[in-house]
Amino acid sequence: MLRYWTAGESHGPALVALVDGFPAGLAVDHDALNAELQRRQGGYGRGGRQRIETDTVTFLSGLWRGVTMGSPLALEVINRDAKLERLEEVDRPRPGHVDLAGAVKHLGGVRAVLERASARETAARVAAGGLARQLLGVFGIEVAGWVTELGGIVLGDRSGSLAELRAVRDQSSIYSLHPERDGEVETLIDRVGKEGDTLGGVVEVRVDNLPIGLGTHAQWDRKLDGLLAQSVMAVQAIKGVEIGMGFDAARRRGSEVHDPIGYDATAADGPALGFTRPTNNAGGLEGGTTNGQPLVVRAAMKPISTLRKPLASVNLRSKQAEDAAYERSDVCAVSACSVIVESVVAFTVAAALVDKFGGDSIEEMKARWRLYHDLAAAR
Ligand code: EPS
Repeated sequence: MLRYWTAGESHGPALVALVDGFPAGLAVDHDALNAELQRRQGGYGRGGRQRIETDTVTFLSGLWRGVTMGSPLALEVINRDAKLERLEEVDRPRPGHVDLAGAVKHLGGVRAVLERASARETAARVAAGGLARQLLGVFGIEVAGWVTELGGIVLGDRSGSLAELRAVRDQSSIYSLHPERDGEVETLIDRVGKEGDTLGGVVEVRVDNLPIGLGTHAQWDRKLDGLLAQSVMAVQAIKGVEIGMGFDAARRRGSEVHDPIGYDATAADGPALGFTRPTNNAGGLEGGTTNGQPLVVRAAMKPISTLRKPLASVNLRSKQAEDAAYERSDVCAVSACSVIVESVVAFTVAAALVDKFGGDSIEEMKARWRLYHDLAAAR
């Protein structure tokens, strides 16, 4: 079983990801991990904190001569803005954050909950997800994500290979597939920022070259759609998750939604074993199981809850009406969110891969992958 946890506070000494059940035999590409961390720090609309941090991963355990050993991996990302001991308590909970509910729940203050709830924690998820991407890469499985909507501006999709789409996205200051519209979006972010407000958006992640058969229909808590929804919904500020056609499927007839099945013998060696689908409204999953088509997951991110022009709140000590607290924040982190959703999707898919092909070593996984492919193709 491949799984991970994170630890660390936004302004504590470091964030840590503990990755357990990762197979032995992967030569880790540190530059690739750090590149994802850097992408997470970017995107137009980020706040002052990102000028302080320069996120990189240090391995505290689990590697020998740069190769995974099959033991737990502890990954550390240092906080340069480590000042937790000097920070004051917060008395005016910020609507949209866990401030109020967390302080009441723990019979304590807001600082303790906001430090852990902060989206700074996603640096650790991106580090863990980066390892998962490298495991997927061994099997030719690729993951990429982008912004499809920001602050109500619909940017949309584009067709092409993931390598092509990644190249386009990397030209965009907001990580969309339409860099020609960056100016329009930047103007909106600037205007909203000046007004002391924030923006949300929609991100999309696609996973290509998946084999048929990751996940299962057989038990609810192992269905891959359910596992993906859980991991994506558990990213800070996510309020909705869609797979494939998502909510739009509810408004259409079955004949417009379900993807017909065809067969092309020349593609029998590919991940879909030659089975073709002219459309992919299912987003690569049927009955909680991958069907050989690209996996498509979308997530809706609400606008950041920390507002420079604060909303009404209540002082927890006096119970008097006061404006919510404000500390430095971002105007928009939808671009960063696309990297984070990519990372959590990659991890969830990698865990399903380990479930199917075994998690002790890359070598055994490869052998079992080949055996499964041969058995499935010979049916
Ligand atoms: C965040 C508040 C801001 C963001 C932070 C998430 O932090 P600070 O209060 O230090 O300015 O910058 O995100 C990150 C630090 C990051 O690396 O993503 C929050 O309240 O969630």
